[in-house]
Amino acid sequence: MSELFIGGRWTAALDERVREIRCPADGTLVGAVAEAGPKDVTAAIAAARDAFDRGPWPTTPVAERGRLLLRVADLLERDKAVFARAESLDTGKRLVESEYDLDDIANCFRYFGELTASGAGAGRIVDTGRSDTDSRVVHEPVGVCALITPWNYPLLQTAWKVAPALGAGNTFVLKPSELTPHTAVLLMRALVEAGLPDGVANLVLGSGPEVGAPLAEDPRVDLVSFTGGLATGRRIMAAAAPTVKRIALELGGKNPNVVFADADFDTAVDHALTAVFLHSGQVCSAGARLLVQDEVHDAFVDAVVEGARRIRLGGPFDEEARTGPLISAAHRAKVEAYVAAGIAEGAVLRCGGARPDDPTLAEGFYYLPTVLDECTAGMSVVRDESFGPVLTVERFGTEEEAVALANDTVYGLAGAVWTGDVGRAHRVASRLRAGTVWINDFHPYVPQAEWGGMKQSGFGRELGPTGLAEYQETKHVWHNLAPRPQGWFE
Ligand code: TXE
Repeated sequence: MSELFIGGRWTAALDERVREIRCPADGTLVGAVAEAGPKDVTAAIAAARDAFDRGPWPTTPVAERGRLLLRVADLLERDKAVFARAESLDTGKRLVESEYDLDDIANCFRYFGELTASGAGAGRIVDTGRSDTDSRVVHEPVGVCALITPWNYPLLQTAWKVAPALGAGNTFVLKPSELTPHTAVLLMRALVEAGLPDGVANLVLGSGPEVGAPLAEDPRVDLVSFTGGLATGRRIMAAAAPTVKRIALELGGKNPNVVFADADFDTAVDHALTAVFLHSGQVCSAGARLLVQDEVHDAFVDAVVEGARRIRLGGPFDEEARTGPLISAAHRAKVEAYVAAGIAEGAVLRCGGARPDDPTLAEGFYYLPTVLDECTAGMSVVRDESFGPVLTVERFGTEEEAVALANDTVYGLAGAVWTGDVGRAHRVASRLRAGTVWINDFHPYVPQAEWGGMKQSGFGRELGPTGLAEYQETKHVWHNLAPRPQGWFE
């Protein structure tokens, strides 16, 4: 059984509760994990607080902190097969996708290891114009961080928080999704093996209300970084308000994929499919809203439907499969309800819209890649994040209409524009209100470039130098080198 990790020790939950984890691809038992409650959270925060207040991690030289992150990257590479398998069993995603994720995760640790060791963000000396003062701006760790992560990219989302939090010298309590805890457990073991001092990294496993909420409320926590749904993000913001914590929120998106008639047709079709159906749409940056210019609309949608029908579903170890199941029965029911509502509101179902009839998939939470055409901006399936393999198609005539439709959402995480006209590409890119914009591409990211949302997709940035700065406080230290009375009140 996997346990909680508090103050450098593996421990059962205080009330000895246990949760079973089952693979969403076929319902097989993956393992049992300790199920924490509020008292375990209190103990984990105390350990993190103590490790921060006593040190030595917050004042450990940046070169050493950076080296530790690089060692973690090496361990992730060494144990890639073990991590990838655990990730696939928890999430149901294809093993090959978990392996890609693991490469990205190791790269993330490597990036922040090097950034930390380089002294980036260490601070600067300020020219006061006076020779009798030393004025410097320094960056210090924020303190105890609560890191709350979701189930779609469990270890990747965790790495984006853990690596910069440690690089900046913080201590943390990690709460992964209760549905996908196993790679977080493995990560704690890697951190220990890499030599992280006791109490710096703490892991509590359990539900949002019982474990996540107390983390957001506790006055001993200085910062909450959260990736998950919009409704939960709002709750976390409210819970953090009384103690005025720093917060960073990544709350998903309803991302427009805008295709102009002058785009490379076949390439845009190919990417439109991966944009939305990768990992069965359980991707915060999924291109779930396809906006197509009138002239190519019919042919483009026909080609996308043909491609969607060809997508083979299957479990993590099915090498023929191209995408997997949804995370849970409840999540599939939510996706089904969105599709039903869309059809009731006038959308035209072009393919999917049902569970597969393949009996070998009956035990998993599968749902067929679905295309809904003739959608309009007011429909709930267009407005809300269904977070499933559901593509809605809207049409536009002019560039102006495309921009207006693309921005007609409360979200602002990502978006893409496909066109052969460079001027239009950059005009549209600059007008999209989103934290990431792809031109003639969809999905790529690198750890060097910031990731995060505008509007209700949240605030704060992960990755890049800003991703490290998110975990730092800024302090101005003024040193009077020749103090003498001012005589102001004489
Ligand atoms: O997410 P939750 P759910 C979206 C997606 C999905 C919807 C709901 O649209 O359909 O969110 O998914 C913890 N205080 N995304 O319900 O609840 C929870 O235990 C503190 C987008 O699974 O947001 C888990 O660890 N924490 C997304 C984490 O929050 C709480 C990824 C995320 O779960 C809490 C996943 C509380 N009150 C879903 N309640 C993205 N941005 O990529 C729950 N949690």
